[in-house]
Amino acid sequence: DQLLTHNHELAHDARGVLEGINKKSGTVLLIEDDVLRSGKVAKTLSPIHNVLIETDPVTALRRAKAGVDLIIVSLLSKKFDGLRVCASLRFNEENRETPILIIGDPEDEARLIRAYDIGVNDTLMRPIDKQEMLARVNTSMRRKFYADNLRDNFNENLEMVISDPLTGLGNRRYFDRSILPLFDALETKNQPFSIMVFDIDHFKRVNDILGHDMGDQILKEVAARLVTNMRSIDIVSRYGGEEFMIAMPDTIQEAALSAADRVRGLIAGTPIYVEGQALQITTSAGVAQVRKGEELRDVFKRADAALYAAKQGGRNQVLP
Ligand code: GH3
Ligand code: MG
Ligand code: MG
Ligand code: MG
Repeated sequence: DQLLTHNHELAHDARGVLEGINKKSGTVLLIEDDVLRSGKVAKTLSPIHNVLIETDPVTALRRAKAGVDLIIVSLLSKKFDGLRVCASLRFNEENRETPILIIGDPEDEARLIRAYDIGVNDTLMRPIDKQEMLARVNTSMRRKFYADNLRDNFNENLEMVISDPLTGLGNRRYFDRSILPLFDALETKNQPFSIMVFDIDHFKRVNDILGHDMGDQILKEVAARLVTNMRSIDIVSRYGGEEFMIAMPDTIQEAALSAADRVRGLIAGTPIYVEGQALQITTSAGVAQVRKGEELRDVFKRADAALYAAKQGGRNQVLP
């Protein structure tokens, strides 16, 4: 039964991919201030594509930012310089990869060639051959849809690989990768960083008494409290079952200790409500500042030893 569901999901994914690849029509933004010229282009493309015409470069850039599938820029217009418009488009985060096609006259050939340096994907010379224009637009757009699709699938897969579905936090793989730059910064810039490991106290007992489902709800809430009470630059992960690993960039041990203790206090001090029951959940944490030349597993060992001491010392406490 589970296998069937799985296969069904795969089929669904595959269909999504194919739809993306087979998608043929999209939105073309045409930046042109000559009404006669823009009319001709629109007439050729509009049976297949949705064509937006902009005569003013500022509004055109804004429109491009909102998301289009391809942009056509007229090289020489009375109001603007097409090459500068293309350069500005490439500066838009949203349009870094949108295909741009530029239209020019034969005497602009040198400028048309320069357009490629700016990141224009294709050029067309007047007089325009309608079929050629349509073919080039279609090709560029298909390539764009294909790239979009790959990117979406890649991001989706990446998310599955590095995130924990229960809590929404990054998982161990995510943590191990995300802290690599912190090791670099420690070596090259002498920038300190600390790690801490949080572990829920007597969680086995909690599960035994309340059941696994309520245990899961508690895990979710503890994760939420951790992530909302750390800085956005801190790397918060669910490292194992009921263990959370956090890395604090640019943080020495004393600061990490006080941050950890503050969060510990917040978790212990506010009941967690699950199915109408107010539960007092406590956590213990071990903290270690990473030493130069140290390897990840050495730091973990020290943080883990600190956690163990915190448990031995009566739990609901943070130790270095
Ligand atoms: P201590 O205070 O020493 O940490 O005691 P503990 O019971 O929390 O420690 P132990 O490591 O012995 O047990 C951890 C428990 O966490 C065991 C397991 O059932 C529970 N657990 C691990 N992952 C999950 C999960 O995803 N959901 C739920 N509900 N429980 C989990
Ligand atoms: Mg544990
Ligand atoms: Mg344990
Ligand atoms: Mg525990």
